[in-house]
Amino acid sequence: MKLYDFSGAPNPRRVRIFLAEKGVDVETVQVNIFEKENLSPEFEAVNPRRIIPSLVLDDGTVIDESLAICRYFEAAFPEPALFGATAKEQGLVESWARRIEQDGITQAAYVIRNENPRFEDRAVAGLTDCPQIPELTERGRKGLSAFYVRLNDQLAKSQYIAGDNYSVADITAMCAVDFGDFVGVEVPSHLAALANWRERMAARESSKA
Ligand SMILES: N[C@@H](CCC(=O)N[C@@H](CS)C(=O)NCC(=O)O)C(=O)O
Repeated sequence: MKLYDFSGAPNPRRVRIFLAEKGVDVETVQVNIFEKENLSPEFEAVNPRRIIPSLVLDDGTVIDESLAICRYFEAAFPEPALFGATAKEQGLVESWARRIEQDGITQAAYVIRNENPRFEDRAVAGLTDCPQIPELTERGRKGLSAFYVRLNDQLAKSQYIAGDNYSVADITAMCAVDFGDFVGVEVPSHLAALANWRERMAARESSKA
């Protein structure tokens, strides 16, 4: 089994943190998206979508999408449960993880992919001949700001994103907020519940993965 990874990108980081929480080691191969290694014929032969993370199983099956890769490892290594234990928890974890992908990670990606010269003509992950649309950076910034407020509201009521237990929703949210920071949209200091949760997340050993 091989995990195609890039230490400088937010989505593969989600999988690395998930694996660290599970205590599972997987062979990784670095694919530098800044250097366009994901667009090479060699990587295209691995995954024609040309995105990372991509997990290749021993029988050659390729699984992409961070959440799907995490779900594979959840089924293979059930403890600790990171997709929720009860039906209610599982529904909430899935709901939050999807919301955070759309309302957080995607918004931060709009910012960087439409303004950074590295992504010229590569405004959508894995695509070429895909021009940047500068107006989308502003929309991404607005989306991120609204996302932070909603996350803060939730964390004012709940110890972890999806309830009383740490889950893949926290992993997704931590990577989303750190990515937001990285693209220059910082969490406003008055969002105290969010700041407190970030400190707790950063204190976990897995956050360094
Ligand atoms: N929805 C996918 C998104 C994957 C994605 O966007 N990966 C980025 C790195 S964070 C990528 O592969 N970029 C390739 C590129 O820039 O061409 C997931 O959750 O894994």
